[in-house]
Amino acid sequence: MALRDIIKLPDKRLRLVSKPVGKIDAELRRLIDDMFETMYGAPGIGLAAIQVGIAKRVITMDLAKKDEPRDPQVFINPEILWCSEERATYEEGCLSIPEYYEEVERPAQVKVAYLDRDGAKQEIDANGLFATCLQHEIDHLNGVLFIDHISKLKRARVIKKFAKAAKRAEADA
Ligand code: K1U
Ligand code: ZN
Repeated sequence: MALRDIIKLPDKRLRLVSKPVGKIDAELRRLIDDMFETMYGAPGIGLAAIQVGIAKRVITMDLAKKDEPRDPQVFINPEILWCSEERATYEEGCLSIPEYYEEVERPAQVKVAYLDRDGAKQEIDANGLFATCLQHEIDHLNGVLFIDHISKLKRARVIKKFAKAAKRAEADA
């Protein structure tokens, strides 16, 4: 297993639409293992493959609390089959937009179809943080970031801040 670099705003790769996974082979299993190591190391509760620069429709997640055993979950080619009219608001963060948190309103419940790490078809009903995290990560697979769900003004401010930081880092390199 290896830690991979998490790409950050304003990296244009975050806007790519990721490609469906065809074969679940050794290379994909290595990617999944590396994503878990990277996600736990960050630390984060979810990660989409594009956040480590790989445009494949793969998500890792672990919503276990600190005092609970790990609960690693993998979602390959996830698709939202249904979402509720009811909405829920959570303060979201993103490992690609570090130290920025904002409230986002999304459907409170979703039904998602996906392949597990053995390639078996699964369906799951999610609510609470699970539903929010699944939608946040599926957005990543479509090149959408949580800041796309906040006001234009707040989004412009955060993009400007990260663009400035990237320019400074480039000048210092
Ligand atoms: O996709 C990502 O960038 C990961 C992101 C997932 C997420 C968080 C909150 C709401 C929706 C989706 C994160 O994991 S940010 C870090 C975080 O939330 C966290 C980190 C350590 C402990 C607990 C939470
Ligand atoms: Zn994110």
